[in-house]
Amino acid sequence: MATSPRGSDFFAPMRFEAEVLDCEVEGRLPSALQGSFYRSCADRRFPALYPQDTPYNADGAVDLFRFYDGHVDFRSRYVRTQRFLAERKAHRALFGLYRNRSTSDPSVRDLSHNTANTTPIVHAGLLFSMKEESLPTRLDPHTLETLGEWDFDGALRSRSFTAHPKLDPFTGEMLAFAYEATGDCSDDLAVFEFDPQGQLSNEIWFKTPVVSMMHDMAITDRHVILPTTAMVTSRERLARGELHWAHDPGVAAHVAIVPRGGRASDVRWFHGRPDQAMLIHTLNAWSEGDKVILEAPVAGENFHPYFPRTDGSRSDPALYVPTLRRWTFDLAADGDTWNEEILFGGMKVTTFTRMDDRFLTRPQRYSFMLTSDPGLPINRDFADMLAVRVSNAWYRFDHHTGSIDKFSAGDAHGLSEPQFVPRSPDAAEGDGYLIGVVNDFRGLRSELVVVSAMDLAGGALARVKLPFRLHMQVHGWWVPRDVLPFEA
Ligand code: V55
Ligand code: FE
Repeated sequence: MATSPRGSDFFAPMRFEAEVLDCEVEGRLPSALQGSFYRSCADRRFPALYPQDTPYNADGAVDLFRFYDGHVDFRSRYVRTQRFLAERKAHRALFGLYRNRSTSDPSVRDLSHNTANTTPIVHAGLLFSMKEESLPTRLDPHTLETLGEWDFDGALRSRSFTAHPKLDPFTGEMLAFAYEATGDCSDDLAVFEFDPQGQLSNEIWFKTPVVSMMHDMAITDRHVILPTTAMVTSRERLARGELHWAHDPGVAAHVAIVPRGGRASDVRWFHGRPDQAMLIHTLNAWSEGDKVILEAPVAGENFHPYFPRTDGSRSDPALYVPTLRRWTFDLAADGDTWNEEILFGGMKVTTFTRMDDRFLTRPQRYSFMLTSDPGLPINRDFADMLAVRVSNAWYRFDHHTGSIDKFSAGDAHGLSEPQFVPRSPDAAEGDGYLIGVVNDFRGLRSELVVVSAMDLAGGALARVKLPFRLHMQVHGWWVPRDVLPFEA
């Protein structure tokens, strides 16, 4: 992944599981930080069976930073997937290319290929680490012990489940979906609604016009929004022993708008262009009368350099330049397309945008982005890492004024996705902290930084130091202590 020797050291598997009581803290931890910060990470324990495999296929590991009364405890565990257990016995990789079972060792082809490496989510008191090709994996939210794959007490009929379910902050419901829902390359989509107790309350099954990677979704108080992409697959690809996905620059974006509580006959498809067909993560969405508004970073080029183009050529990651866009769908109009506005065009490399999740489904004022900014201090020895998906900046974008507030953790420091934590349950939007893990490539150490969310330029208020480096985070998740109580 990284080209610098120091970077390669950093991306080597962690191999140990850790527990650190009372982490060393530089600065002062705000007393408002009371809760659990989970991270789902990708850590390839054994060299891949095939050199062209993607980091998305690395083993899942989950980390937990527990904040209480000015202290932090840390814990890290590999997820005991079927893959982990089988490869642990063999002391080598047995599972083949990303989402292509036919490339796995015959001894494991029938086992679950779940890596549980993408998003940690807590709903109805249960902690999951999610992977979009598989079912959620349940973990003990305190010990991180693996409890196994979870089919919601037998209610879930799909073979897969998104890694990006959405929690409605106003109702406590969880909304989710599955694509390739009945197996590899199937055109079946399913939208799932779960009540605040985690019981499946509605499911809507329908077909997609293009079988494609659908990594994220969005919700409003009335709708679920599902965008397709130009990352496509086919049975022929899989039979040829290739990676699951390839980018087809000719494939256009399609968006399904599904009424919450609705049925398959209520689903509306809207059709866009190829330069709208690389949407990895959403920011937010809301409904306004007959209009549904979605905001997300979008590009027309491949975000995933590990996946080739359908013609076999290599994708050029430099071409991937997303802009933050607003898409407006008019449910009352006759057309089947949408209106697009560009909100912000200065993003480099990343697609990670987050916000104050208490305002999800309502128009937000602030968004927080993980990005690469060559204008911030960067040591020449580490500059090449910016080109390989290492991000050195958090931005706060003010949607009212268009202004940007920036945070840099240091000149040899890579940032993970920022997590917003409100100062109090009823604080104003954005009044709180950004927390997240920083990798210090020079010192081969990781730390967690706490920054005032309304003053990123003011720098870190506190740095939680670990005596080792961590694995690469995919996504993180914050759960307040009153929502998930724990004993310190
Ligand atoms: C992504 C990440 C994945 C995956 C599919 O775009 C898409 C991000 C960490 O795994 O399997
Ligand atoms: Fe994601």
